[in-house]
Amino acid sequence: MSVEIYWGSGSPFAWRVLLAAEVKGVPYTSHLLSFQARDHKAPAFLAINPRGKVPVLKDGDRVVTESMAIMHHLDAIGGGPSLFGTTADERTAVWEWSSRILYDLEEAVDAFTRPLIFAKPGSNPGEAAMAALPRLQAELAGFEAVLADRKWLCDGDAPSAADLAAFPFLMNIGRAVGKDAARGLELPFTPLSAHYPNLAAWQARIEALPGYERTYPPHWREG
Ligand SMILES: N[C@@H](CCC(=O)N[C@@H](CS)C(=O)NCC(=O)O)C(=O)O
Repeated sequence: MSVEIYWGSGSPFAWRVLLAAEVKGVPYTSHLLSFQARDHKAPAFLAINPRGKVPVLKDGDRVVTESMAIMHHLDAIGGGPSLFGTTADERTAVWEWSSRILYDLEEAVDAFTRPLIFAKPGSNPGEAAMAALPRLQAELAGFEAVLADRKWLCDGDAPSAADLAAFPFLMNIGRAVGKDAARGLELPFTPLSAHYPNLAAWQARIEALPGYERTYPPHWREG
């Protein structure tokens, strides 16, 4: 039986869930909501998730919100290697890295990318991004270091939930530095391979996963 996934283009939380569905080979009916049209605040969607947030997964009568919980559900119903580990050591590593992502990386990335991506007239997006840069670099250094001698954040032969959770946030950095608001700033991200070669190789491994193209934010293809 196929599940239903409600998502929005460019939402990093939704993107990690789509990646999990692809990696686990779970067939899904896609409901792409438009943030611009405020589909996520429309009565039809609020009836499914009263918090008005994506992603949401429906599996029969069960509605699951929160991206990490949705990944957990997909892990349980899908095939292939576990996203959350099978041994105590593996499970601990997945949660250790996921916690770093949820509590530190996400905030560090958002503080840097949001001023550039959502630049408001009269604001100084460059100043805000540069102020956020040292913290972001400190976070990324930890990821770059661990990927020096392993393919995936938690080691092993396959991506874990931590890899899929981190990836969309890393992609947001690339998107932000390509924005007009970033022009003229000296940013240590382009090309990523020159500054963070291990992260760049890891990013390429995720981009090579089967089904990856189906998860790519549609509106990013338009610029
Ligand atoms: N903690 C949630 C975050 C979900 C979230 O904030 N989604 C955003 C899109 S990126 C959203 O739907 N925002 C609409 C709103 O907050 O009103 C998760 O991991 O799923």
